[in-house]
Amino acid sequence: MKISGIELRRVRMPLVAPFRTSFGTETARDVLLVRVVTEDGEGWAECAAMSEPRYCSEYVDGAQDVLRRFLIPALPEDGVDAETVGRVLHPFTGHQMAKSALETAVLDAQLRSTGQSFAAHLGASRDRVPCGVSVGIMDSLPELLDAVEGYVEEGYVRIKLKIEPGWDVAPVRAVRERFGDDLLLQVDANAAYTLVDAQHLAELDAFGLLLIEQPLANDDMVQHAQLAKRLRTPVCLDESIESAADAAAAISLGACSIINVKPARVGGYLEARRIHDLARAHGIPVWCGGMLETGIGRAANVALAALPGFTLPGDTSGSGRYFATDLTEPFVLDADGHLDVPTGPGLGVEPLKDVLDEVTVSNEWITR
Ligand code: SMG
Ligand code: MG
Repeated sequence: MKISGIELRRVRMPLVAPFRTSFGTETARDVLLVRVVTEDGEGWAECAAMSEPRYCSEYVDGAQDVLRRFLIPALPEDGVDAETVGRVLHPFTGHQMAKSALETAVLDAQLRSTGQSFAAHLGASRDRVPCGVSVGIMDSLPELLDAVEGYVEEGYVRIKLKIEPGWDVAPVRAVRERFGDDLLLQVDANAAYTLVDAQHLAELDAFGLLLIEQPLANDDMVQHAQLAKRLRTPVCLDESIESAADAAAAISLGACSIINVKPARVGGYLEARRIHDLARAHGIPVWCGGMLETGIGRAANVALAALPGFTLPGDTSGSGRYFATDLTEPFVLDADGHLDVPTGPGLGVEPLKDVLDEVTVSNEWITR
């Protein structure tokens, strides 16, 4: 497939409500879209990097810069497919989210030209996926309980509470007391604790959580293994896993017993599938994380979440959890909290032109 040019388009998508985590508050999503134009058609992807390097070291201006200066120029001129993209970008260290966006846009173009869906290409075994929702840190417990109640009424099958020191045991207890023991409940600390907090985190063991996600720093794999021994709540890693090699190390160290697979964080859907295969071979459940994606990124995440090893509900919420108007036709939950996996060629969705024009902030065209 020959690429004639690549568009880097920035869009600003206001969130329906501020989303607070242990590392900051998001009120709008500054998204970099990548559109690859080939002789046969085009392919879209969205870069998951956020405005500031807080969740991880990547940030959206940096992602655009590395794409423009290094990653796009590295693509061979005589034709490319998604597997090749991964190989030619490998010598550049880091920048997983930028790499993922480029590989995904190429994969979308490739699959659209052959008529195959992402789900079919990745090896999905289901046509719909159960959905969880990630609930931010709030100013008060009543506010949190109202938010959780709204999501439960919408049909979400699993609730994830963002936690940080000072907002952990009390919100979990309040949600358990109000919604009962049957609610699938988990927490995500985004690296806000240290091993010194092990005894405090063990207080969460009383609440029958599905998992605790990324309690310690991103590079604290060994400490996660020590913490895991001191908790009954299963430890799940998110930020620490940037590749299948990281996943293999975490599994063999006992640093986690569950993995949050975010394709963007690991450099793309092909590496995400490798992590899925590895985890499955080790009996480690995986689930699909989220980065407040628009419909473009969501479509591919929902396809990935339909693979057989994704045995826990993901952060694959409906469009309305994030945006008043999504970039694509909105993803809407079924009455029983599932999203349909797109079946059309490639991502199976595309940006709605009117919406796209309205939210576009800048546009850069790179000729090949
Ligand atoms: O996409 O629903 C979503 C957000 C899920 O909590 C979520 N993501 O650490 O897992 C995580 C966070 C990272 C982004 S927070 C702004
Ligand atoms: Mg997380």
